[in-house]
Amino acid sequence: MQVGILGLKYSGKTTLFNVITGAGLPTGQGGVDPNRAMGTVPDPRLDVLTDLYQPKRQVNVQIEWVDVPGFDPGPGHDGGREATRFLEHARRVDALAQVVRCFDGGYGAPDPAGELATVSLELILADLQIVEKRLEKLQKELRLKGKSEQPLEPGLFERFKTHLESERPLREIELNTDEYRTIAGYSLLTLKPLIVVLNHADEEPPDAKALAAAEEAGAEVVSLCVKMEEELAELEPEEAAEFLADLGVDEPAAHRMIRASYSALDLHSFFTVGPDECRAWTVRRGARAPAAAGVIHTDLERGFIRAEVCAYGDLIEAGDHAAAKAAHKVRLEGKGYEVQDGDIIEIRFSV
Ligand SMILES: Nc1nc2c(ncn2[C@@H]2O[C@H](COP(=O)(O)OP(=O)(O)OP(=O)(O)O)[C@@H](O)[C@H]2O)c(=O)[nH]1
Ligand SMILES: [Mg+2]
Repeated sequence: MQVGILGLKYSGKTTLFNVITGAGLPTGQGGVDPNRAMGTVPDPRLDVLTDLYQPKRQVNVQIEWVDVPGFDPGPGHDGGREATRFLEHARRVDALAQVVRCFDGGYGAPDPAGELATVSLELILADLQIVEKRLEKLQKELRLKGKSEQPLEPGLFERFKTHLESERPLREIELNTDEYRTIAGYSLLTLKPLIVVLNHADEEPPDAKALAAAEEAGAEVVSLCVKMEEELAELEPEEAAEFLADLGVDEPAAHRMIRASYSALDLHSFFTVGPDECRAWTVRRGARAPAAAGVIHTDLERGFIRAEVCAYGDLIEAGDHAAAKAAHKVRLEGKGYEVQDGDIIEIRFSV
């Protein structure tokens, strides 16, 4: 699963990429090729579990980040080729995190709402091209064969076309499971989940116009100052904690941004705990217990008998596992159990 960090030039993408992945790449230099790296998904619940169990190690979830080179829509900037490249990379990722410049930084007066509109239009037009091409093909097929091999497609793509022509993203359209399956292979950009990162000069309140525009486009919005997140990431843990306490917040804004991206991928976490390791694992939302077992090891899925499950909140409230058990908060669940975010799970299996 990949999240693409994208947007116009100089918005702070590579700086944010460094904060998230620790890649330490030079910033302010642009570039033609995307940067890729894995980054840890912070989870305060896992930190608490580690405090409780004192394991030898803590293992967080990791997801992959792609720093997509920005484009400059202005004339004389090779805008066309840059935008094409930008779209190609955007098509390959599972979720889009658009960084929007709300600071001056010597790059001219910021225009966050304008940046959002520019990128959004670029994505909409790219989708429209795909949809129109597909419709042409479908019409030809209809003429030749009298019917379409994909009966859902003609109506669906007509709806898409109308929607895109009114310059609206496709994620606004409600689709049922069959419709989703039908169009899954087309990598439509405005169907991908969108996180908008408003990158401010410092902790200003978020730009109201940009905020409204982003929310209107169905995006999850995180407001932060990437530069400050960069400084924060370089501090020792104690210093960072002091810094955050002074600001009156309990974690860096970048952590919220990472979690928003993770959740936009339709993923969530369950935990395993023990003296060796406290660990967060990823499953798709809606996944059942055997699938979760399979994430840990294929043997656990193959030989799955039951899952012993305790909700994170119940464990913390009870104080420890034995107390949770005594309070009947530890359940035995079977194959049909749908794993919930934050479940602490032990798999019983036999192979
Ligand atoms: N003042 C200020 N400067 C920032 C902030 N974030 C990034 N910058 C600076 O802006 C410049 C561009 O940042 P990058 O992270 O390289 O921007 P980018 O979006 O990757 O740019 P391209 O790769 O060219 O598209 C760098 O000099 C950063 O130090 C910020 O929050 N405030
Ligand atoms: Mg960059």
